[in-house]
Amino acid sequence: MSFHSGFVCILGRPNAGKSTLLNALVGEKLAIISPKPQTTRNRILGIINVPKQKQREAGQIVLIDTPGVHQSGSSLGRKMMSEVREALEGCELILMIVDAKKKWGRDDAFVLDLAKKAGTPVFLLLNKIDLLADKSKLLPLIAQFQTLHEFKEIVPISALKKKGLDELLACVLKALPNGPRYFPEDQITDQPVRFMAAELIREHVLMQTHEEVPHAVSVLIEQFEESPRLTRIAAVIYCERDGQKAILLGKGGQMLKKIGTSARLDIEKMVGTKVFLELFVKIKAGWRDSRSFVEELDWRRQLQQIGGPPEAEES
Ligand SMILES: Nc1nc2c(ncn2[C@@H]2O[C@H](COP(=O)(O)OP(=O)(O)O)[C@@H](O)[C@H]2O)c(=O)[nH]1
Ligand SMILES: [Mg+2]
Repeated sequence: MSFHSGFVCILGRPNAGKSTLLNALVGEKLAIISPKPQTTRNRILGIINVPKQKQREAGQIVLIDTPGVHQSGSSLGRKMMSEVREALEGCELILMIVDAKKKWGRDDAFVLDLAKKAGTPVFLLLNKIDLLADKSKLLPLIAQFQTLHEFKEIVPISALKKKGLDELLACVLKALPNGPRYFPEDQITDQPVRFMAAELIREHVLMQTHEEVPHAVSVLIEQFEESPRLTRIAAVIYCERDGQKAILLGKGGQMLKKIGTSARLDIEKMVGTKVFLELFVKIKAGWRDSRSFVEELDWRRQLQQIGGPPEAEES
């Protein structure tokens, strides 16, 4: 029996719906989502095991969600783009995702250019088709895209409403070569739980704050102790300025309390125990331009420093 497998990179400009697609295909929340650009800062693996069906071979698809492709001069922006390049390296297939409601722009052209340079087959995914009132617009749209590149497939989907995803999975599997099972069958990501907890905290900061605050925030876990019934977590929310700290704390600490309570509930769902969550807000002026701090935020690097191979933990 043949087994198809490979690494598949999800590529697109900020807000196209990459992380929503990753979560929808894997069926678990692996990546945080927000309407704000630059929500995803690291590459995120999501592993899908496809059982054999009548018309379909069995296989394993290793999806890689990436930060939105953008041009930025900060250390954080450069790090995000290096995450994109790492994801592109050695992948068998690229899923380039665009917002079907948005006009093709320079940003999309920049993304396509990256995909072309990678020299890897590209599927074009027209996402957010739930927002297209007039579905007859799809065919001309597809025809238009066909003039841009020899896409291996063009697939209309709605990542949010989970439309077109079975067709997409079947096409992806077919496009992948015969290969091994890269990850054990019960593993769905390579992210350590403590990093996912930090991301969930950041997601609630993104939901609760506006303007420059979401972009100025990063979260580091300082303590993560698991026992059968209770997980104790202490985390620091870093921001860049006094004003941001004041917003994050809120009047009488109300904002931080709100973020903490909602994040705790999400983390409890993920770890399956009660969670005791302590949050602190600290200022680290200009951290986005600090290469060393940006590197410190990278969990793959943190694991390397502790020593040993980056061990995969289940979520
Ligand atoms: N209506 C609609 N919204 C979507 C769809 N996919 C993603 N979104 C929304 O688009 C925004 C950005 O999504 P996200 O997955 O974080 O985008 P990313 O930056 O490409 O990872 C969020 O508000 C999502 O809810 C879709 O298929 N339909
Ligand atoms: Mg994302």
